[in-house]
Parts: sequence; structure tokens; C-alpha cells
Amino acid sequence: MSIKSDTYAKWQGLAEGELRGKSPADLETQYGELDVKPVYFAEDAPQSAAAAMPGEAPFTRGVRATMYANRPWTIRQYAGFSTATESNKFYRQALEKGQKGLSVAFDLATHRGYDSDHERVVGDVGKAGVAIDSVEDMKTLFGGIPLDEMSVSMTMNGAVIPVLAMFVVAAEEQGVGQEKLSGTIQNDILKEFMVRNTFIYPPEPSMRIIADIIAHTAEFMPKFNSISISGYHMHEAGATAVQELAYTLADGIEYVRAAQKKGLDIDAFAGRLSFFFGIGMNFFTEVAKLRAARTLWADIMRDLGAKNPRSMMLRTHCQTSGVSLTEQDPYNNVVRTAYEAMASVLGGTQSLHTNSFDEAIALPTEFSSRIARNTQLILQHETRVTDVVDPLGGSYYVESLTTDMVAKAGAVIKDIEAQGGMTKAVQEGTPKLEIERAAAIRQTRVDKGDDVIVGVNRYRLDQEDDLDILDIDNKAVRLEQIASINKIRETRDPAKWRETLDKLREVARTGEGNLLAAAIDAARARATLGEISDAMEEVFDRHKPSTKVISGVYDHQYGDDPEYKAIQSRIADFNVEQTRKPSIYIGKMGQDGHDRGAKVIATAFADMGFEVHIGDLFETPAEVADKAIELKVDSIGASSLAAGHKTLIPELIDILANKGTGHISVFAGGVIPEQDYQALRDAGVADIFGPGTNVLDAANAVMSRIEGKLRN
Ligand code: 2CP
Repeated sequence: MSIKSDTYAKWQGLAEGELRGKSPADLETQYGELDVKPVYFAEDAPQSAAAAMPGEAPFTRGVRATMYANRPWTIRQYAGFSTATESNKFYRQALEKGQKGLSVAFDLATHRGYDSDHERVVGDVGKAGVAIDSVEDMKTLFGGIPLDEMSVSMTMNGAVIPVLAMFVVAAEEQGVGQEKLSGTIQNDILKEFMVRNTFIYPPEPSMRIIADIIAHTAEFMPKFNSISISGYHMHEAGATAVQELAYTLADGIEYVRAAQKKGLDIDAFAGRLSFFFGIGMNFFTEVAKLRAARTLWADIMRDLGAKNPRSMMLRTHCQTSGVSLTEQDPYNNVVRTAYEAMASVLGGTQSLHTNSFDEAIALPTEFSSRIARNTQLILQHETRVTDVVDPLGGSYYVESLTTDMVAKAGAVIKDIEAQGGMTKAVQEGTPKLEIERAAAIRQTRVDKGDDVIVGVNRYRLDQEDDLDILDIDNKAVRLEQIASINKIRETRDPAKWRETLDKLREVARTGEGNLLAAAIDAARARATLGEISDAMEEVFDRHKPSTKVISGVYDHQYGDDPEYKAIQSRIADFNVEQTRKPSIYIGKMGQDGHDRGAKVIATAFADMGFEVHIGDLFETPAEVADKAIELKVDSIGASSLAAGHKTLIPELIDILANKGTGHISVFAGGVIPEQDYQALRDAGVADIFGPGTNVLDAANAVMSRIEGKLRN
């Protein structure tokens, strides 16, 4: 610990009397890069904190002088269900029941720029969000919702051009000009390459797309936030708070520069840059993270040339952490979400999504969504936390944490800048690997019980209750979407359609003109999402990610732990007997890019002694089968977090059987509801590892299966 003053020494003296042999230093702790003492005094908080003013740069205490005392944060629940009609019904009900803004979740096919009839997305259509193929779908999505009054957030990064274009045209056909539209488009591609993986094009054209959107919205859509620079997904991928903060702001710097390179004046667009952070269970760290983010951003923007204080404001949306939710004893998640929501609010968020308690397992039901929404309504109406601006301002601990995070994240940003900026770092893959290292460390802490998760590694129930979950009939949704795409193709004016897509291609190729403006014309001519996306892909190409895996974290964290040593020697014995290592292919099928779990398993299994092959993202079952056969692996770990498991994993097993390679054991891991376990087992899945699985247990289970197969 750095500050060891007389006051602290006096406290240590008092503490020793209570500690009976332990030292006060034993009570000190560490959260990633942050050192935390058991007590804080006035001397720990910076002098400047006493006079800091909310509503004034650097906005540490909040972006508005009055904050929630004048207007509470926006209750903005992220949702999308299979079809536009279903989602529209859900939105209208939610708005009636107290939600204040909309936030659209698209299905993975849409994210990756595929129409619902594309062969690569058979298992993805309508899963984990709404399928949008055309302007007609977009009009249905917002039917009866006045787009000049309602602010709409759209989480879209890959297919951002067609989606935003279709939104503009849907509004136009509702009689609302683009100048009246308020809302936010996520449009943050750098973090996609790092953690979220719903990119389409390579980094360079992707950055151009962002700059074009910033330019278009600055000129024609003054009320629309052009980007939501997101740390959330880093948080979910296992980043520490300092990493999330630093990498997010470093991404922000790149976007500002990309727009400046287009010739835009910083004050013309910076007021519409927005942010998005994940809020987890480490309560005060999360509060301090938001305060530190605002403080750092104001400085960064001043350095980049901003003059208008509005340009220096870091306005943010927050979402409670999905990764903190557990499949076990899931009602505990209501409590977790409520604490995380409180941290977001005490940190001064502008807008908030509270997760539903069943989100670790499936899409929320009407019941779980109501509780999630009411968590915010109760915070706003019953707890009185809205009455006072930045109520934790002046807390010695929170102010000290804020300063520490500003320093630590500031140093990381400086380092990234010195190495050539975040786009370069992302291309080299360093931040991704750093996050994966943090995730693996976190997983070992949970597996070893150093970090307690109630209901998972402590206080576990003997018997879990069944939970009603929402199931989407993906086949029916897909057929419905295909029928409407066909109708559009039959009824549109082919000449107009061709002309607008040609123009879009030309804008992409020459760099002259704006991609969004060209796509708006194509959307008007009823070009589909896939067609608009393909037109750009012809020029830009599709990005092929590389899959690097870190090593050594499990070895280091477990050291001589007897259980760890036991699995290592079991694998070593196998190696001696078979003169080869047991092997596993970790596959991610479909358009689901959530790869934290797959990466953790890959690094852990490799450290234990397995031969690990990690597949590319977005493979089809046939591609996984071919690779697994070619590599002659013993087993395949199929990781699924977006509800594709029911179609893709059985298909994989069928293909293996048809090729005479049914001896390869298939394991399923990820977000898989208990209700689906039997169906998967019936389909031939060897074992299923849901959230909360101890990685050592998983390795032992895989070994038992492999050894059993060799004996038979
Ligand atoms: C606010 N206003 C006030 C005050 N507070 N005026 C006077 N006194 C106050 N105390 C005004 C603001 O100036 C603003 O007008 C208007 O009220 C709306 O307030 P806001 O604070 O801007 O709230 P908002 O419209 O809800 O916008 C919040 C954000 C925006 C953060 C800026 O970008 C947003 O809504 N983001 C949401 C992103 C999102 O939902 N993402 C989903 C992620 P002016 O605008 O005129 O100033 S989905 C996650 C999943 C997991 C995924 O990504 O995969």
C-alpha cells in the first residue's frame, strides 16, 4: 500500500488489538490492478474532490448539475424477440409499464449481415434477438411507436450501415424526418475485434464506416448519438475494471481521430459520442469506474482539441453484469442485479439496463423482465437515491478509488498511445489476450473458492428447482422471415434496386460520398440487409479472425494444488500409455461470437496437458466435423451461448456418425438450459458443462470419457 501515514499507523495500532495475532496488512486486498486498504481517511482523498462541481468539466461528480434530482436516468431495457411483430408487442407493453426508452436486440444473423435465408445462419435466425431483413421488418418493429418522441438504442456493429439506413427509412415512412430521430447506435467496432466478435469487414473499412456514420449523423441527425463506445463486453469477457476503462477510452480516442481525419470539427460531433459500461458486483469499484471514466474523458477531449464543454462530457449507458449471474439458485440474480443497478446509479449513469434473473440461462420471460424493470422503478421511486447529486462524493474511499483508477487507466491509455494507438493494438491482439488472461485468473479464483459465488461454489442447493424459460421455435421464425424476403424481392422495382446497390458499391470503392447516405437510398429501394451488406463486402472483404490462446495462467494460479496435480498426472499417465496426449477440438458453431468460455477452457486444458485445437469462430457443424476428423481428436467441446445448441450440436453429432467417426465424444458447454439437457443427451452429447462448472471437474469428465472409449 502506498499511503502509510500517521493516521493509518494509529488505526493499525487499534486494529492490532482486535486482530489477535493477524496483522492489519492481512486485511488489505487487491482488485486486479487496484490495492485496497481496510480503511480510508481524509488524506486518501485528493484535495480537489472537496470543490468538484457536478455539471462542470471534468464531470467527476456527474454530467449534469442537477442529475437525477431533476431527471432520473432512462430505464432502457435491451430486448428483441424472434420476429418484429413479437418484439413490437413486447416494447409497447414495456413502455406502458414504466420503461422510458427502447433498446433493440437483433439476432445474430442480422448482426453478421446475413439475410434469414442464408445457409450459414440456419441455427441463428430469431435467436437472442429480432430478425431484421428489410425496411418492412423495421416498420413492423416500430409500428405504433412514434419515433419523433421515443429514443431508440440499437445494438448493432457489424451490419450497422443497413440497420441504421433501414431505421431512417422506417421513420421516414412513418412521417418522421431523420433530423427528429433520437437514440443511439452502438457502432463500436474495435471492441468487436477484441471481445464481442460480431464484425463483418476488416478493421480499416470498419473504421471508415464509423467515420461515415459520425459524419452523417452530425450533419443530418443532430439528436442521434452516433456511437456507444462500449466497455461492457470487455467486462463480460473478464476484463478488470482498469482494463475496461482504459481500453474503452482508448477506443474512443481512435473514433475521434477517425472523424477528425474526415475533416470534421471535434465540437461538431463529440457531443453525440456516448459510452456503455458493464457494472458488476464489486460495488465501490464500479461506482469509482464511472467517476474515473468521466474525469479521464474530459481531459482526453480537451487534449484532442475540444472547446465546448458538452464535447468533454462522458454520457453513458450501463448494464448490470450478465457474467455475474448464475444458473444455480437463479433467484439470487435478482439480488445481484439490484446491487449492480444501485452501483450504476451512484456512479451517475444516464441510462440503465437491469438484467433479468434468468439471463444466465435463456432469453427473459415476461415475468423475469417485469422484475428487472421494477428493480429500476423501485430505485427511482422508493429508495430516494435520486434526491441528491453524487451522494458518494466526498467518501474517502470512493474518492481515493476514483483517483487511483484515473491514474492506473490513464497510464494504460498513455502506453497504448505511445505504441501507436488502439487500432494497432487491436490488430496485434494484445488487449484481447490481456483480457483473456484476466478472465482465466478470475475463473481459477472461482474454481478454487477464493472468490465466493453464493449458490455456486458455496451454499449450493442439493436440488435446483425447475425454472420456466422462454423457448423460441427458430425453424418457424426462419420460414416466416424467408416468406417475407421473397415477397419483397417479387414486389420491388428491380431497376431502382440495382441502381442504388451499384451506387453503394461505388461509394465503397472510391471513398467518395457517404456509405450511410448511399445505403439509405438502397433501403428505400427495398434492398435487403444481406444485399446491402454484401455490396460492401464485395469491396471491403470479410474479416477472418485469428485465434490465439494464452498459456500458463492455470499452472501459475494452481501451483501445487493437489486436485490440479491429480488431473495433470492423470493426463501425463495417458500420455505415457498412449504415447500421445488426449486431444480436444474447441468449436464455436453458428454466428455466436461469445468466446470467453471457449478460451478459458482452451487455456486451462492446455495447461493441464491436453492437446488443444481451437477452431475459428462461426464454423458450421460440417466444418467442425471435418477439422476434428482431420486432426484425429478424441473429443470436441462445442461452446454455445446464444441458443444455437439445439440445432447445431445434434447436427454435428449426426455428421460425425455419418462419416463413421462417432467415436469422437462431443461435449456441450455454455448457456444451456437444464430443460434441454435430456434432448442433448438423447442426441448423443457426452456431457454438458453449464455456467458455474468447475474447469477441473470438466477436465476429469472429459478424461473419463476418452479413457472409457479407448477401453471399449
Ligand atoms: C438529462 N437531461 C437533463 C438532465 N438529465 N436535462 C436537464 N437536467 C437534467 N438533470 C436531458 C439530456 O440533456 C438529454 O437531452 C435528455 O434529457 C435525455 O437524457 P440523456 O441523459 O441523454 O439520456 P438518454 O437519452 O437515455 O441517453 C443516454 C445515452 C445514450 C447514454 C447518452 O447513448 C443511450 O441511451 N444509450 C443506450 C445504449 C444502449 O441501450 N445500449 C444497449 C446495449 P439532450 O440529448 O438534448 O442533451 S445492449 C447490450 C448488449 C449486451 C450488447 O451490446 O450485446
